[in-house]
This record gives sequence, structure tokens and C-alpha cells, in this order.
Amino acid sequence: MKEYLVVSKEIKDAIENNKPVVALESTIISHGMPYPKNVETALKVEEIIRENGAIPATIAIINGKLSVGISPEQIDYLGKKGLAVAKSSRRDLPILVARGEDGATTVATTMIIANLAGIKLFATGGVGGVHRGGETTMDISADLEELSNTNVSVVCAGAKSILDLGLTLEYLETKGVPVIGYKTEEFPAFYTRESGFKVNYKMDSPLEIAKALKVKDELRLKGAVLIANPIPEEYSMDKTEIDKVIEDAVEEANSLGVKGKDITPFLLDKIQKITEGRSLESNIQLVYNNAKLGAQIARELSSL
Ligand code: PSU
Ligand code: MN
Repeated sequence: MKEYLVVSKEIKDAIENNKPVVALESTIISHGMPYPKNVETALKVEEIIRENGAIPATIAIINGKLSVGISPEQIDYLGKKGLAVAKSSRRDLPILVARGEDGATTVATTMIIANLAGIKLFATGGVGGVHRGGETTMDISADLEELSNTNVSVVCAGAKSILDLGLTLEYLETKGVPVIGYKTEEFPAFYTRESGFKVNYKMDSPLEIAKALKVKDELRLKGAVLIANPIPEEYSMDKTEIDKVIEDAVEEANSLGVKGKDITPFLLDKIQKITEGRSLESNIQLVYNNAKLGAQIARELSSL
């Protein structure tokens, strides 16, 4: 294992001393936002985590090494390289490592690597899920399987309605992944605070969430808790508008026959273009909001 995993000194130290650490993914940098906003956002997210008393660990595969706590220079490198970096989910991990290549880690892969390093919490924007039409295409993100298997809990702003949110929640229920709403009963839909679907439990403080994570750990129940943190009201988008944008983007993807791992980045890019960057601003703000909550939960967790 040692030959594959590279953990920064700061993170190693933090884990040994039970200090709060929050993992961060890198696909959101290379495939989720355009350069240079992606790099600015990634660095600001790290800053927010520090301001809230935790240590950020951005994760990526660099030259075939599973790297935990990459440097600002490496973040810039991944951000500039953008779509030319391999988006790597679980299935891609062994190949990229064997070949000594770079990889941007999705939620699934970031969870796997965070777990190897001993990190328990991870903050991001949105998770993958069951795509619309997933009942026939079988396009179900490997993120969902990972959430059911790997003991790294994830703070997100729900999931974009590029997915079928109802099927995504059913899948999580089948797999035994608790979905917690932070100060809400509603499962948020990324750009909007409401989706029409409910979370399993509403919790009103980082401590309450940390306690549930601790019990799950102590009972050795494998898998994650999904913590859904709605976008702050002032940055949320108009539901009718964003629904229409997503509808058009999904239609275009279908007509072009976009498939597999390309579909999520394709849709993210389309949505940003159609809204002329307004959705990008919302996206950035909700990630900041999740970084803050992630740091608060990590702090509570390390004090329990
Ligand atoms: N959803 C978003 N933004 C993202 C992603 C999903 O709103 O950046 C990225 C994450 O890295 C997630 C991945 O893990 O896409 C899911 O891809 P797929 O559906 O191919 O599993
Ligand atoms: Mn997929």
C-alpha cells in the first residue's frame, strides 16, 4: 500500500493526532468547472475549511500515486489540464496507478482514497446518482455503490436534477445509506433548496450529525452517511428556469448520443453555458457552504 499512497505531512500528522480533516475531490476541479474559476474555487474551499478549524485534504491521482493533500501547484495543474485529465471512478483507479498516470477523482474514488488515508469526512458539490432513464440505460453512478460500501461520509448540496432524484433516493435506501438533511426535510436539488423529495432525517446541528457518524463507525456499519446541505437562499436559482435548462441539456445529450462517464461533464458544461455562468456562481457558493459544514462536522467528530 505504501508505494501507492502519498499523504502530505500535514494530513498524516492531523490523522495521527485526531485533528479534524475534510477530504475534497478533484473531478469537480477538472471536469466540473472551467479554468480559472475551478482553481480559484478549489483554493478558496481549502481556505474556508481552515477558517472553520479543520484541515483540507484535496485528493487526486498524480503520476500514478493516490495523493492526499495535494499542493496549490498541483491543484492549478489539474485545473489547467481540465478535461485532458482522466476522470477516474472506481474502475479506473488500478489502471491509472499501474500506468503512472494522472487522474481526477470522482466522489467514489475520493472516498476510497480518503478511507485508505484514515479520513472520515468529505465535502463536495453534488454526488452522482441514477440518471434519468436509468431504469433502462442502467446508468447509475459508481458513487452510489461507494456510498454503500466505504466508510467516508459525504456533505453535498443534494444532486442535480440531471439525475432522477426519486430513483437515486430509492437506490440509496436499498443500499442502506442514510440521507440526512441539514436543517431541512427536503432533499435539495443542488441549484434549488427543494426537489419535492424528502430526506430520511432532518438534523439541526453539526454535533447531532457527528454523533450519528460516530455510532455508525462504532457499530462497524460499512458505508457512508449522505449529508444534504441546501444551497443558501440568496444563491439559489429559479426552479422553473433551471428545470428548463436541464431539460434542454439532457435532450441535447440524448440526441448526440453522449454516454458513460462523459455524460455528467457534458451536462455540467451545457448548463453553465446556457445560463451564461449564473449557474456556475450558484455552484461555487454551494460548495463553499458545504466546505463550512464539513469542517464543522469534522471538528465535532474529532472531539467526540
Ligand atoms: N455532479 C455535480 N458536479 C460534479 C459531479 C457530479 O453536480 O462535479 C462529478 C463528481 O465528481 C461525481 C461525478 O462523483 O461527477 C459522477 O460522475 P458519474 O455520474 O459518471 O459517476
Ligand atoms: Mn454513469
